[in-house]
Amino acid sequence: MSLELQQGEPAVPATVSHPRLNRSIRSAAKAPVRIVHLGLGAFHRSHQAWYTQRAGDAAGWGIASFTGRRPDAALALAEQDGLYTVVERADAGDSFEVVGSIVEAVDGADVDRLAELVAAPATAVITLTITEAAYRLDAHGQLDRAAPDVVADLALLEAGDGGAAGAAGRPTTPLGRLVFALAARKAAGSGPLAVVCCDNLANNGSVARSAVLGLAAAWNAGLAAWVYANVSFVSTSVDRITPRTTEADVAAVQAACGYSDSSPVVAEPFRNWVLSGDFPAGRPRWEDAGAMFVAEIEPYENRKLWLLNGAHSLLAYAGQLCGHATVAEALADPACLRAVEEFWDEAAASLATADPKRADLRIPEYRAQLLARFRNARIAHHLAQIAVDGSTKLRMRAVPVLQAERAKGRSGEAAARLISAWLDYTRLDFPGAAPELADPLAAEIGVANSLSGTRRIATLLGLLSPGLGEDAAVVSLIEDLCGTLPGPAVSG
Ligand code: CS2
Repeated sequence: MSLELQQGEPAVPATVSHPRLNRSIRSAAKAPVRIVHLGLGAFHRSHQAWYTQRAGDAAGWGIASFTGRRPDAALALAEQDGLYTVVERADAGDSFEVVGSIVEAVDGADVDRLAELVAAPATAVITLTITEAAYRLDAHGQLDRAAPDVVADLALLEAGDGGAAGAAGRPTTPLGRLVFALAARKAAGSGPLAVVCCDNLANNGSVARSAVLGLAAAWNAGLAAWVYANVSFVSTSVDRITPRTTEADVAAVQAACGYSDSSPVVAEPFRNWVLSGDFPAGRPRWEDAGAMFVAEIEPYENRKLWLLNGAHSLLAYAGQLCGHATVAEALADPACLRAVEEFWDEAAASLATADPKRADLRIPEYRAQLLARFRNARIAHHLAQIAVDGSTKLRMRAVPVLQAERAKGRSGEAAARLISAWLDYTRLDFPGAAPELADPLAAEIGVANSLSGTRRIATLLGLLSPGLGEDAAVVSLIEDLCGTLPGPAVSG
């Protein structure tokens, strides 16, 4: 049986919340597409799509969601009319909610459909969860024009000018596809809209702007000028722990709800969305679902990036080196917990502010809440999933804390320990290591790891931040910390 809700007698138990249970969802009018999303993954389904469904004006805001590299998620979701179940997994048990805000699920390779939807006057918002690494920014925060996929997409954009190249000539990266679609909106004269970056990056609105403008300018100066004048890049801090869906999750939905859903998503009860920026063509009332709109987002972003994501990365590398597989398991190890607490002490020192006009970040409460969230053992959040793309993630999660500590004359040892754990991890020479490093700089990291001693450390640090590898004191601090974790042998 597919995810089908019948009129009258609901096909699902009363414990499953569905906002339109009294109508057949299949025949119910779908909300019109006004949001286009790039990155149809589990997090998008548990976060932006969930908030959109909970907005008071949800009936006016449908999402067309495009996959990234593979069509699978779109095909599976399209089979069930875009409907799927959010399983909210608390210590006390699961609750279920069917989400219907994704009204069109599309293979990301269908760039012409993307362009058509972005060009439509009704489209007001483009949201992005394309991963931190997909913005292709170098260590200086500029678009890496030399990255092979950027070069390839630029060639495709140039060859495809005027549409002559057909679908085969369409860009293949999320960034290239977005720029192509924005060109279609410009050509259609459909006016301004908002691009809302929902990836875990500091200043993510500015990052998205730099990346889009960088690629647009390299292709067509007129398009870059149009983007500059018409696209509002909204910054956000997004939060909801959402591990990859497993077969067991699919079976749990079938058992509890009585229908089979190929694409459920399991998430923690906690969720948070802070946004800052303009929406020139309107937006859903996400605040009805708890989203916060603020003038100054940086303190919220850094709190989340450094405390939550920083600790996640620390557990991902140190935890795997110590033989653990999940966040909850790693946190139960006193050595990992101590490393997290020490890292939080350093991060908190830079987050705390004496300025009474700035938001009260309630750091002690936030830390206590994080410990409880990480300890939710019913959510199996795999460290291997968090460990990917470390070079991009640590630039945001570890380097700023290290630099802030050193600027204040302190050692920054706890942030340095996070970086040293990543350095150890990149050798993949511990039991249970992945066969290959998943990182946009995997080739460069491989070359650096063929060096030895201080040169290796300095070269790897230079990949994170150009100045870091040249700072002899930092290099020596990190060299001393490498290989010091307890647990399975790590060569130093
Ligand atoms: C994690 C995040 O995989 C990772 O890098 O740190 O996906 C994290 O789970 C989310 O940001 C939580 O909101």
